[in-house]
Amino acid sequence: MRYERRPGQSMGVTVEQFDAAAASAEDIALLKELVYRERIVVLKGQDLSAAEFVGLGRRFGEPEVYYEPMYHHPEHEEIFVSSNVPAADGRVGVPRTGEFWHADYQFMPRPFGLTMVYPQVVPAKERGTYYIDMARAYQRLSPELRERVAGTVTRHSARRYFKIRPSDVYRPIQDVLADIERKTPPVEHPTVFEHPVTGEPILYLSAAFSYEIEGREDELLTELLAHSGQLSEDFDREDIHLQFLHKGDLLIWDNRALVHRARHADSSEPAASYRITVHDDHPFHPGPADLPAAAAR
Ligand code: 7UC
Ligand code: FE
Repeated sequence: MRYERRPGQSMGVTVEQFDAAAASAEDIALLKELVYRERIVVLKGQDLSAAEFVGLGRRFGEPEVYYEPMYHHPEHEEIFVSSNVPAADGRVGVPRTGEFWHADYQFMPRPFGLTMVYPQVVPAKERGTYYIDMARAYQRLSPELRERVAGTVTRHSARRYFKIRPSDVYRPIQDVLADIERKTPPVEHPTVFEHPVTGEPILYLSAAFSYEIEGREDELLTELLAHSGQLSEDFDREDIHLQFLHKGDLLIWDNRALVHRARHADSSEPAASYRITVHDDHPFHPGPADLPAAAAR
């Protein structure tokens, strides 16, 4: 196993000669360390079955099964399928997922530390994912903005990006909306928390899921999102990293520090990807009891 930051790679490291079947516990521990320090690890040249991908995921942590079954791989519920490729016996997975700035499961009480994505059908155009490092975004905040968010919690919900399911057709929209609130009620997370491994403060906000900073005016949330780059129409900026994807790449990223946004082709080019998400050995963030009070900052 060899790893390096490629020239021109603004974030993450590329790993060559990783053999999932032969990987030792030390190899996995090193990869995790790299994910926390570098945010993204790209394993090149992977050729894994769905079952082998699940097996690899289990070595990184405890898989979280996505709460909406329409995303599940038919044989492995741990795999979330993003796909616009129709299968012979009906649709598998959901097309055009994650095309908005978000952190996975931010709208859930217990988000997971690591996201692993293994593209299956890679389109020729528009392949890739955008990332913003929200620990760096925090570093860029003025002392005044840091002061205004200190000690706050932010509320998150999936409601604006919930995908209508085939079984929702002909249902009154208010019933669908009520279902969303019942199944995924709003959750609160600290607006800023310390990364449990690197100790860096992270500005834990996304344009898609975060909707309110408790006790603060809406302008503050908008200002912070804009400051981080998440409200920009221009993706060609220094604080946004575009990770290109090639067949055989398997990405592992830090779902605490990064927000991401899928980049889907507008064309009808086929695209399909498998995702496994895992809880690592650390709490996602220190619980509210451990949070520094507003006055302490
Ligand atoms: O269909 C999607 O884009 C899924 C999204 C609403 N949630 C992904 C996640 O893990 O939070
Ligand atoms: Fe995502």
